Amino acid sequence: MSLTRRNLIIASAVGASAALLSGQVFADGLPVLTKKASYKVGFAQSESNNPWRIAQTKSMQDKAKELGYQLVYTDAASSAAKQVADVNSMIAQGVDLIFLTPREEKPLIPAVMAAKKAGIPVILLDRNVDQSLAKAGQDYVTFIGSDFVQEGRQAAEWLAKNANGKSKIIEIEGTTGSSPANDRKKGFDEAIAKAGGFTIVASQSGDFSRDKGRQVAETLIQAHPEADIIYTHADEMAMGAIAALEAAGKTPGKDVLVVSIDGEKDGVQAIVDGKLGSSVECNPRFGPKAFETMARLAKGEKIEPWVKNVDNFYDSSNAKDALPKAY
Ligand code: GYE
Repeated sequence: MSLTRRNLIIASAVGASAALLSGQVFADGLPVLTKKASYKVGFAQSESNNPWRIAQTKSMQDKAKELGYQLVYTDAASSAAKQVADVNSMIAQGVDLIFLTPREEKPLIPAVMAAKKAGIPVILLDRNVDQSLAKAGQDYVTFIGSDFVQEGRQAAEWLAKNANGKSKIIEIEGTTGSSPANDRKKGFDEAIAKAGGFTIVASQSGDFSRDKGRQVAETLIQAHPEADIIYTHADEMAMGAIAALEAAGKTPGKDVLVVSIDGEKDGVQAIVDGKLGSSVECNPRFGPKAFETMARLAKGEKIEPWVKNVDNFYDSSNAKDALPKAY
């Protein structure tokens, strides 16, 4: 295509000059995915230091393999800066679409915008970006994931029914600036305030990691020996908190109630063992839904801004049955 002055004006008017040069098409400002027999797809993972991430990656790889697509996989090793660089490298490699799990809400905005500018559709998986800086249907296709506010609320509601007079809460948060940490805190803090009679005596990030969760729990248990409940934003940190409680000579599930989110295998096992009170499931098996959404996009369907995952809830009533299928 010869690039006339008129074309250039139109292209820059929609902010898509780079994409027009590479022959990409936009609809409503969003890059379009052309229908092909096979695709080269990017999957920019944030980290792989826990069972949740490993299960998610496996699910994506399995589905890509089944479809015969080439999956360009990167692991940002817990660095938002590396994840941005990973996306840029996928753009340079000319992938057809990018699945991105934005580690934090704000730092991944440049990656979303760079892909958009290059005419490559982005589907966000499991974490969202800052909604004041980028929007579904405009800057990226959609967010596929759980309702984190609701997850936090469910953890609080379980406590409201089962705390039996225990009331002083240590909250161990996920990665600072990540959408699940922000929203699991919001949902829990609001619902626990509404329930009445509870106090959050300390709240600190454990970065969604078992070891950080253990370290933070160790410090906070010492600083607040009166605490009799620990709420963590993810099972990995709950496992760390349980280890810290045991090291401090306290019995998790008796002296201190622990509640969490994720429903990973170790978490479900801890419920069976009576150490963890409950865990709101957050299903990491994204492969089928991710690629189904991609197929809908290729058909030209308008995708809703949020493709919601529906979560289970585990406590002593169903943990044993859930164990064989847990990740
Ligand atoms: O709960 C946690 C993981 O973003 C929803 O990230 C995901 C969370 C998940 O590290 O365990």
